[in-house]
Amino acid sequence: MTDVKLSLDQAHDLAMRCLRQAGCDERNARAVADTVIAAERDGAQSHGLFRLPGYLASLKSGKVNGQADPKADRISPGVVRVDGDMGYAPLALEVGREPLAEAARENGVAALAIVRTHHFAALWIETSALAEMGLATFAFTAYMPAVAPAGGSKPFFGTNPMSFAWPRRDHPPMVFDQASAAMARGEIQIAARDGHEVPVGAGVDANGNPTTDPNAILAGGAQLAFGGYKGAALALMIELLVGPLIGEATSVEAGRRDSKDGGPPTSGELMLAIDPARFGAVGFEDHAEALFAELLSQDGVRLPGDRRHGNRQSTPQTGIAIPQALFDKIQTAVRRG
Ligand code: NDP
Ligand code: PYC
Repeated sequence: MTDVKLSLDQAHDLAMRCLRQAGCDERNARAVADTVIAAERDGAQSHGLFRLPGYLASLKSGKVNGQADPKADRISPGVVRVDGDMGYAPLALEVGREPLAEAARENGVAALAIVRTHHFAALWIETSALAEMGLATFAFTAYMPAVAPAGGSKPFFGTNPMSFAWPRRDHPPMVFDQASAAMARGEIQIAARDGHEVPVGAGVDANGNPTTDPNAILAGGAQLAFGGYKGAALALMIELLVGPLIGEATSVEAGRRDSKDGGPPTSGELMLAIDPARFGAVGFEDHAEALFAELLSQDGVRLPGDRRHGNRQSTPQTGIAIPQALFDKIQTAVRRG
């Protein structure tokens, strides 16, 4: 398969042009383009330009509001709520960031509940941004049914990602960001597109039999949680945190009401931010650094997030490569307007 090489600026311009033509105002387009290109920059292709056709489809179908004007409301000392105005999540997250940080610094701990939004991205972008502000931060969101519950074989949970970022003085934050499925759905879709098998444990076929064929998982089968019932318990926790807790849809509810236009469902996100300076521990930064140093003293060990940080150093010089077929699909979307 041939690839098209783009600089990060060219990729950003392309995303902006498509999003503006599909109905986004400048602010919404910029927030989504920044998120998509941050994924490309950090080597997370399953949440980069690969997602653009889905973003465009939901703007064109009218499910997503490209002119969204999200509003933040501090509904209690430790809780900020953002109404996403039915837009894409990146702008709602930007609007909620400062109020969440302020509440966390005042209280030691604070939560951000984002509702009436559409999340189609990776989560480390929002947790890292808060960690860059000195706050240890979690984020969770749900999706549509994709993952079988423990003991079952039919989609029920979303791929339900979780991310955690820890602030570091002289380094980028330590951040992990992972689906509660064994693989993100985007990774399975890319394997199907590129004709690769997926590892055993990624999913089952329509008869509930384990399979390494991504098409069998996507067409009538189900993904599996990582670590069996343990990952499924985390997926359930996330359903509760972004469904009943904040008054948004669970994955089953989101799937039921979704138009299936190829983009993400209407759903919510929960973030929790912690100010380590408010916990009464002396020298928490040095203590954490000592932990990392001891961990890294073992051969073969790296911190989660280091691969993305490494790519962040190199892609501004090398640019990125996307499959010709994806580039053509995006160009066609630009031409159609
Ligand atoms: P991966 O399995 O690729 O990676 C999960 C985490 O493990 C990353 O933080 C990664 O760090 C870390 N990691 C990988 N290998 C090692 C290692 N050898 N040592 C230490 N840490 C390691 O992610 P997933 O496939 O589960 O998810 C991919 C993306 O999909 C996520 O960004 C997630 O947010 C997104 N997603 C979004 C959804 C949504 O609804 N919006 C739903 C599901 C997933 P590193 O990146 O540095 O390799
Ligand atoms: O890769 O599982 C996934 C996913 C779902 C929504 C956005 N990404």
